[in-house]
This record gives sequence, structure tokens and C-alpha cells, in this order.
Amino acid sequence: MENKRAQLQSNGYVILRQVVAPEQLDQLRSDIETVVKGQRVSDPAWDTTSQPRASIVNHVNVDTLGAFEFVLHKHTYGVSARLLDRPQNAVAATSAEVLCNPEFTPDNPQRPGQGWGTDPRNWHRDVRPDRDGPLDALLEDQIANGPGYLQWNIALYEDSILYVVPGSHRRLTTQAEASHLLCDQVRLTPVPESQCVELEPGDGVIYNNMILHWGSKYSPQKKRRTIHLGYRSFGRIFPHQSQNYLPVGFWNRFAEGTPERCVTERWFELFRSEFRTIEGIFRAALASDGERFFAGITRLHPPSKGLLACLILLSKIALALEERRCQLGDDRVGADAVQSVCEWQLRELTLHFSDEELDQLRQRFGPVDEALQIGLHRHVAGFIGPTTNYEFEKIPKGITMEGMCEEILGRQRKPGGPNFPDNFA
Ligand SMILES: O=C(O)CCC(=O)C(=O)O
Ligand SMILES: [Fe+2]
Repeated sequence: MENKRAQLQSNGYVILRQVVAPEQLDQLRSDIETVVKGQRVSDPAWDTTSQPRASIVNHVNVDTLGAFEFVLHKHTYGVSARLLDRPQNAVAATSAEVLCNPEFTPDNPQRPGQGWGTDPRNWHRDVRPDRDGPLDALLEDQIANGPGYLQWNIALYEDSILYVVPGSHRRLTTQAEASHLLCDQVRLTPVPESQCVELEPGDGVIYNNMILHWGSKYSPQKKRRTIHLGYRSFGRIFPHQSQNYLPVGFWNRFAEGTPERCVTERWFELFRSEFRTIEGIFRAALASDGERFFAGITRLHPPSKGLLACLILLSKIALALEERRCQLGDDRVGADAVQSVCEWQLRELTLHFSDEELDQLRQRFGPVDEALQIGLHRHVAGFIGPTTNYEFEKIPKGITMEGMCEEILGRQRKPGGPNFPDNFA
């Protein structure tokens, strides 16, 4: 496993054979087929999307629970924890889907950077500068501390759709890659030096989703049922893919008292506890309490290197609360319909603060956010998401940890001030 972790760190992906044991393949295929049927019934537009995917947790039932149990298996969850280099009780699943083939031949994807975002059938990294901050900050964090999130594709039928550029998760996009991605004729062809990930039934690839990758040819010719999972660690870094997309109550799929229930309840608790830490950080910022602020940050992201990414991601959450408040309108106690854990968390966080406090949070985190905008709406090749005026790649000059913390804490800039711990400089 050491060897695999080293491979993941240097190449950005590792292929593992027989993640699904051959004797379990038929049963898993059948359980997953039921999930896909459930998704199809619940979503009438499903068969018109060029990249259809189904949610495992939303569509398992007592007979097909094996599909969810697989997300807790030692070959998936266990391996993820070992590759993340964290104990299993500090790792949780964040998403569980099945990638499927469309039943029709889709048109070529639109160019990247549309108003609504970027079709993942274009070459991309799963990084959105408007939500995640500039790539450089994320790279610095992960190179120093290792990834905090890993993604899987586990093929139930032969699958060679995913391409990756080995090593690109450790660097910015090169000039040669960028011009390849921008050129219309070759935009839909492999980037030089890329690799096709060839999976036999039961094989899986685990990858750092900052890697430059491509969901190449979605077509009806070949059946695709590829399990797509995400796992993240807690207490090492605060990854850009920190959200939990599983529906609230996912643990209820398992009967009380079962080991699976215990594990899934712990997953939720990891998120809940992190959410309390984030609330504490925001309260400390409002109170200009440097000590509590830095203690909270250290809980979220113990290593001192790579903290800039963590602060940027926190500023995104602080500003999202405002947006959320507008959506909630006057009905601040009304409950939403089925929601993901991340939706629930954002809503709860909004409800925990008064309007005045949300305004003040916006004032504190606003300057950090403004410093990340360059006043030019555009899209840079290789990123997911829409056009935006946020910086895509480089951390803008003049942004420092110290300066950011002082804005957030609402104090005058005093280098080396009493509440600014040395390891944050
Ligand atoms: O289809 C795949 O394997 C890749 C999909 C992908 O990259 C994405 O949805 O972000
Ligand atoms: Fe992707």
C-alpha cells in the first residue's frame, strides 16, 4: 500500500485490479441495475442527458443494499483511508453514484466555460476557481500535506472512457496543454502524454481529481455502469472537495445496531463536528478573538503549510451564507425537501447567525474574496465551472496569510501582533 500511496502522490492516480471480487460481480451488477432503474423512474429527463448518472444511496432498497455496503467495503473505504494516510475513523464517503452510458448518441460537448458551467466531457480538473480559489493555493496545500479527498471509478463492465495526464495534479496546466485544450479540432482528442485508464470488469482507479482528466466518449455502443465514489479525510487538510453530497439520513438505510449503521453514523458525525468547528471560527472572527480563531483553524487544518487554501475555502463558505439567507427569505424556519448533507449544513449555519452577524461576516471575509477577483470575466482551459472574474491559477500578489487573518479578525495590520501565532506566518 505504501507503494500505491507513493504512486498516487507522484502520478495522481492508481489502478487497482479486482476491487470487486469476481464472485461478487454478478450480484453487484444486479443491485446497481436496480439503482439505475430507480433513478430513471424518479427523473424523467435522465434519458436525455449525455452523461447520465444515478445516486446509489437514493435508490437502494432492502434487497439491493449490497450496492451501498460496497461503499463501506475494505476494498473501497478501507483502501481510501490507507491511501489518504488516515485512520478509518477520520475518513468518510462524500458521494456514491453510478456513471452510465447514454442510450443515444450525444452531440459533442459545448466549449468549456459556458454560463452554466463546463461539460465534463471536455478536458478538465475538478476545480472551480469561483468556489475553490486559485489552483496554486490548492496545489501548495496538497503537495505539502497529501490529498484530503480521493475519487474512484470502479467499472462493472469494461471501461476505457477516462483519460488522465499523469502528474498534472501537482502543477499548473502547461502552455502546450492549454493550446491543445483551446483548439476546436483537437479539443476532443487525447492531450499529448495523457493515458487512457483501461478498466476490466471489477477494476477501479482511484485518483486525485485535481488531475487534468477527460470523460472521453459517452456513447450508447457500450454499456457503462461505473461506480463513482468520493472519500475525504478529516483533521489533516480542509480539502476543496469538502462537501458531503449524500442525502441527509443516509445512515438510515442500515438497520439500527448494525456495524454499517455505526460506520455511516460516524461519517455524519465527522461532518457535524467539522461544521461546529467552522461555526466556532466564524464566531471567533466576529468577536475578533484571535486565539479562538487560530485554535479553530488548527483543528480544521493542523499543518501550518497550505493554510491559505483553507482560509480561502472558509471565505467562500462565509459568503455563501449571505446567498443562502436570500434564498431562505422570510421563512427562516421552513424546512427544505430532501437535501444533501452539504445543503443541510449551509442552511443550519445560516440559521445559527442573525442577519446582523451575517452582514458582519460578509464585511470581514469580503476583502479576502475581492482580492481573489481580477475584474475580468473569462474561462481558463482545464477548469470546470462557468466564466468568472476570480483568479484561476495564481494566488494574486499581495495576498498573505497574515493580511488575510487581520482582515477577517477586523484589526489593524500589526505584523507579529500578540495574537498571531508564528506558525501562521
Ligand atoms: O466519466 C468519467 O469517467 C469522468 C467524469 C468526470 O470527470 C466528471 O464528471 O467530472
Ligand atoms: Fe471530472
